[in-house]
Amino acid sequence: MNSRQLILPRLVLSRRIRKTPFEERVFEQGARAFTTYNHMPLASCYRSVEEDYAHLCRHVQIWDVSCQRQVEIVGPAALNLMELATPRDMSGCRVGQCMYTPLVDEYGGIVNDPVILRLAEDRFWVSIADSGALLWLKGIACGRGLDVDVFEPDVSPLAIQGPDSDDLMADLLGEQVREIRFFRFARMQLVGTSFNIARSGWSGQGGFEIYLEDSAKGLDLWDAIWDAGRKYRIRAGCPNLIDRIERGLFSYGSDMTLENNPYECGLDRFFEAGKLAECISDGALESIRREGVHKKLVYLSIDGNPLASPRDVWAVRDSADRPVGYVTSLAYSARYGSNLAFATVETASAGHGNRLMVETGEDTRRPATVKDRFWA
Ligand code: THG
Repeated sequence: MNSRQLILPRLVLSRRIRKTPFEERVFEQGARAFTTYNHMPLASCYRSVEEDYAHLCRHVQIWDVSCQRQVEIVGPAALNLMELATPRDMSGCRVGQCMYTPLVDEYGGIVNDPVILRLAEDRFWVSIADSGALLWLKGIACGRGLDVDVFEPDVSPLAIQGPDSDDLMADLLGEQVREIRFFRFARMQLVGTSFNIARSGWSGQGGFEIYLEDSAKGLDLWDAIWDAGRKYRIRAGCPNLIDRIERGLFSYGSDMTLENNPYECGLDRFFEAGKLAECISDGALESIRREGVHKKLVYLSIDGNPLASPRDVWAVRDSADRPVGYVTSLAYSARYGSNLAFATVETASAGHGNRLMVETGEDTRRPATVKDRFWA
């Protein structure tokens, strides 16, 4: 929550907004702004986005990210379904490994951008962003008559993020937790429940994600981490707008939708063209690759005073004053002394160093520069 943001609607938690196993603690710890994500509450701020950010970069935080729901795919045709749904070569995903890869439809549109975990040769968890990926995956399985079960298991991720994550988790789980490599997971236990724990998470500060399977253990798990975390000055936290923009992490629904393809968003770096197994998007992606893309999602540094994150579409214009795109996300970064944004712009305007203008809601036009990346 930014002090400049004046409209603070209340989120009514009816049963349609599903309960998370940790939410009691989230409310107790004073989360003061929420969004919904996969029909669950997701905190977006505790003290202020700036204070939360400063703490995240220095210490350790515990995040209720239950809303990163899992779609489980299990059965003889599990790999077959994964290959159909994503352009990435999923046969190369080992048991115990996570892969970040878009799910793509028959026109090349991005359906979701999950982290996929391979639990066994014939069993995957698709850890989804905010879109109806369960029904899409069930639809493919059904339409193709695949011998596979597709369902949402009772699994709720809890993230531990920040530079003290390793020390804290080693105190709780033993030194072997330090050996989990980036985007790998292991089976461990605490408070009488076993879970997969991965080195991953939606921040630039490193950490782990625990995939809790027994909801009834949610508060015990939170409390155990909280008590061990006191000496590291642990706080409750949540995905942080400043951190994720500085780190270049895209949010499905804001930065890309079904209208975008992976080439426009630079997500093609997570797969190679022409894998052997059939994928639903093969034909579409091949022609997009051949023809090239007309627009691109870019990093933009916008000059001037701190701007509030826009809800409206802010137009981006080129030096000839032509509208060439729009801003998708924005945060002021004290670290870089600039407003950092993501924007979708025409390919001709998308080159590093290109000077553009942003029509902000509040004042006149602000000069902006296209960047290859923000982080070092
Ligand atoms: N963790 C888990 N599930 C998730 C997310 C998560 N589901 C929803 C959402 N986040 C999916 N989106 C992303 C986007 C980026 C990353 C993870 C999930 C990410 N990207 C790194 C990067 O781009 O540098 C690393 C990718 C890589 O090297 O493979 O971590 O956070 N469980």
